[in-house]
Amino acid sequence: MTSDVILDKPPARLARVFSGIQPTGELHLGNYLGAVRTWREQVEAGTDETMFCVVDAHAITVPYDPKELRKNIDDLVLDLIACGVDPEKTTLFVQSDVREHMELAWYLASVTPMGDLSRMTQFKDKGEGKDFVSTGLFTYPVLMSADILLYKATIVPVGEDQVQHLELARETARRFNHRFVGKKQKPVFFEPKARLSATPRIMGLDGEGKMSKSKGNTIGLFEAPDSFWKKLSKAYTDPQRLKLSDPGRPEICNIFTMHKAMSPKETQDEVYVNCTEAKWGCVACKKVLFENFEKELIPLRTKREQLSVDKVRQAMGDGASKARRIAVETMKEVREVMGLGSLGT
Ligand code: AQP
Repeated sequence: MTSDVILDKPPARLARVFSGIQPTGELHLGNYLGAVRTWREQVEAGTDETMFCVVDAHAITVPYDPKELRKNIDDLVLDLIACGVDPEKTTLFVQSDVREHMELAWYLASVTPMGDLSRMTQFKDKGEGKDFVSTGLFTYPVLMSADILLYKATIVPVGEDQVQHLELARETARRFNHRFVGKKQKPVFFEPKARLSATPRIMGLDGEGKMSKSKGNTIGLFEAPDSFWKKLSKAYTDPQRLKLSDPGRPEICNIFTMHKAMSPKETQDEVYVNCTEAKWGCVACKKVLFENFEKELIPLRTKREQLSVDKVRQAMGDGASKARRIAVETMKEVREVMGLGSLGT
């Protein structure tokens, strides 16, 4: 769809970075290497305004246990802080604490075609073969568009699996402006851009698909070293490498992908040569990777042990209030251009 309003021009302020993560289970290496590590880099760089959100309203689109969800939210908040998503330097909050997300999602649904939603691969993957598929799972990308557009975010650091949803959010911004904003007026929404890490897709330990909390093919970021190693040592590699003397293909090996994220360049080169020339076996290659994971993860584990929910509750309340101040302003604009009631905010 083409649009005749001016788009893709960020507002005259710092870029605003926004991203979210579902509290659906333990934070894993895929989440970290695909997204959360980039979040920390953004926070530490301090050049852009950053906002990160635990998207609990997304987590209820599949069957779940309410008590477990509450615990998962708390755990994930602590995990993120331990990873360096520091609430003193960024806005960290829980999605359902800012109800405007849900309100905007309903309004955006009015400009989102069902055809687009039915093409989303995540919906197909998660819905396939299930007896019960919720409407929420189908409209999940509309809520994700709302999460991003509510804050007029310009950069969204995500893993590769979320790029299709982000494209829809861009399209939704265009459609909304086209439908509700006059040609000469300032657009309400801007088109957000995805920011991918160098390793945007980490495969699961079984090699059958991406590493995913709901697929049981993960290594938890805060897993104890012995079980971390136990899982890593059994992880799927190049299926053609049956014997030590078979040369490996690093370019298709998930372990090499992780080396690219975790190991210094010289080690990556060493791994490449030793794998392709069949000098190292996969276990030796994994050992080096494990050691490099340990170097990065030991300080994170130590920090995680020092945190407790009570200590961060106030910061989460502050994060939600800060987010809400922006959200309320956006909703005023949205309600106005859509011709909706003006007394609600
Ligand atoms: N395997 C992965 N490789 C790279 N990036 C990944 N991400 C998730 N898995 C990988 C990125 O992590 C961020 C948070 O993801 P999410 O939890 O909100 O949703 P998800 O993508 O659906 O993650 P999971 O683990 O697969 O959760 P479930 O099983 O509950 O659906 C996102 O930026 C995502 O791209």
